[in-house]
Amino acid sequence: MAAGVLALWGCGGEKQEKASPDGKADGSNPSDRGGGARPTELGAMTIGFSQLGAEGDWRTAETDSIRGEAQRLGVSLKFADGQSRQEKQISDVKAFILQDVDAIILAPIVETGWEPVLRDAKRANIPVFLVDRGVDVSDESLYVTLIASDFVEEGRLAADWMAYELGGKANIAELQGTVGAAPAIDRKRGFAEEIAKHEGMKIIASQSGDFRRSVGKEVMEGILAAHADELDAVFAHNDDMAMGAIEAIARHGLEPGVDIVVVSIDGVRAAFEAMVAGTLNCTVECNPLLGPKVFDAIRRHATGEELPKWIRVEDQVFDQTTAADVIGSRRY
Ligand code: GYE
Repeated sequence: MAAGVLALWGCGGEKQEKASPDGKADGSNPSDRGGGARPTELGAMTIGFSQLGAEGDWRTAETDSIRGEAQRLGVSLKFADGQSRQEKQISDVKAFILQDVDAIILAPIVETGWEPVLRDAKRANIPVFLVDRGVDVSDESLYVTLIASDFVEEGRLAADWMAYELGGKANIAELQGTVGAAPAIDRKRGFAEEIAKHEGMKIIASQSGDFRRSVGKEVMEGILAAHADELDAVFAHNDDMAMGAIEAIARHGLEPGVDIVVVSIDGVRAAFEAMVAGTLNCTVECNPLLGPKVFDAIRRHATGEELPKWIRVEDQVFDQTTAADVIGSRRY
């Protein structure tokens, strides 16, 4: 490799770990590479992407965006599907470390439990870029940056829309995302905080639908069986679950979007179609097209640039008043 494309990893003021687990860096193990050369050009890199699974439309759009951008840039991308299991994701990341990839992109299924494997990556001097969901670690230096939306804000925006449209009075059912996932935790918190400002608004049922359409439908059936008479609105942590809830509401003999107001998050195509059809009332966008952003971050980091710990993705609120006008310009 030409010297011009080489750089000393970690020269941007980062602390370099040169010691192997036993304290000796003899170079015989790829994990001892600390301080060794890594390419600074994306086209010369091999990058591992640990995707958590494929539970819905949003995630498919994210996977396509990252794969498509890798191809466009000539990055050699190794893709691993975590199949919605954290243990699988951890072993996928371990495999990337053994292969001594130049960087790891991680979309972590839940917030906790990542510290040991992230330490392994750090010891091997492989930078980790988090996409779409955050982790809960005591040491922030275990990852370079998180590229994601502000989930607390998304929950707040959903609550504000609902409070305004329903005049500050509603009995609400909440369909939560995957238990322990950053967007489920944060959307729940942001929504609850805003709802608490309105005396007439109450969350009367709240259950996980695992961010999946089928589970959202099932859980909604149970909620309707117990609360159909008193229910005014549904807040789903993603569009997929909202689509399932809409089916359940219609099956129950009620009119989704009219008898029961439905608000969700993501802004996938199906949500726009449902808003045009009148069955979904509002969606708070959460942009999954993270490919360009993550490779830009990897490139900047490789050339020694200091990145913020959170690269925030900006989103907008859409409802039935604009859905028909903007549906044609949606890219996912
Ligand atoms: O909203 C949801 C997906 O992590 C931000 O995960 C992502 C969320 C997204 O399953 O649809």
